[in-house]
Amino acid sequence: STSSRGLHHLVYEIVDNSVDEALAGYCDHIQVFINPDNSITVIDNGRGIPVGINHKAGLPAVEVVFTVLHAGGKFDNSAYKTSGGLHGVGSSVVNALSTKLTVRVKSGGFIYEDRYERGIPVMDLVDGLLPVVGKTRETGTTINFLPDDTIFDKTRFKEDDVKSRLHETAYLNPKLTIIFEDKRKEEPEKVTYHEPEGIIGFIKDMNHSKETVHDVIFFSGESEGISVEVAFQYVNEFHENVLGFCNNIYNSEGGTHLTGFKTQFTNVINTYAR
Ligand code: TSJ
Repeated sequence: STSSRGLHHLVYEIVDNSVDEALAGYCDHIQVFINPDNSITVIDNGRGIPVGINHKAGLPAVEVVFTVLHAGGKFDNSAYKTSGGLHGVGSSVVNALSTKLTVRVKSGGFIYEDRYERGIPVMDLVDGLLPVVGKTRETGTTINFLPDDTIFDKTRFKEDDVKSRLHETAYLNPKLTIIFEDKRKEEPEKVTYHEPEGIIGFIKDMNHSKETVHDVIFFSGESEGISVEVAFQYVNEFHENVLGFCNNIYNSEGGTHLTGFKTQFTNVINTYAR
């Protein structure tokens, strides 16, 4: 969408790639900046997008990620096993919808850089490889992009939307630390999201101003490689709020995960709570 919703989706598409790297076990720190020019910068401390030549495309892998629709998707890349939805495939779309996008990859002792304008690469490759712009002992990926104001109705990011989504991501990924910084303000706003209690903390915060009936109940399990976590708490009001996520993706219509839980929960209550 070219609305504000679509605009914010750009941020989440990019951040989700770093979250995937965290799910894979290689990243525990993500920074998200809204810059004074209203561009977005996302920095992670993962392995760095691979920079080696992709032999099918004859291009650096990172350039394939940014110029080929659906490249790097979970269906053709086992590295994306844990991701869901559009994870790992949205980067070329974000690139096409950005007047400028810069990617910096730190890996193998070097810092590599690539630049695009409205999706088109504008850096000359050096012997078919990305130019090296520095040395480092760190690893990670940095993306900066400026949404195209000829495509989006508005290009001003709402800090509250970005913050609440990042906070939610922190609840769903308890090992992650996500730092948000809004640099548009005279006094830049910086918030750190780290929720080691996971979805238990999510429920606690959701109900912090409500009259609760009991402590948060939590359970988790695994079957055939599928992990499930449930947390819930009854409150003293005639209104329910149930959220379902699958692979970090919120399902606004609930779906079979919630239907299944509710059915089983009713069975348990009917069996044991007479
Ligand atoms: F997709 C993207 F370009 F938008 C993007 C990707 C944006 C950001 C902010 C981060 C990332 C990203 C990708 N962070 N970390 C990674 N990791 C990989 O792409 C990666 C690295 C190594 C290996 C490997 O098998 O060695 C595999 C992958 C998928």
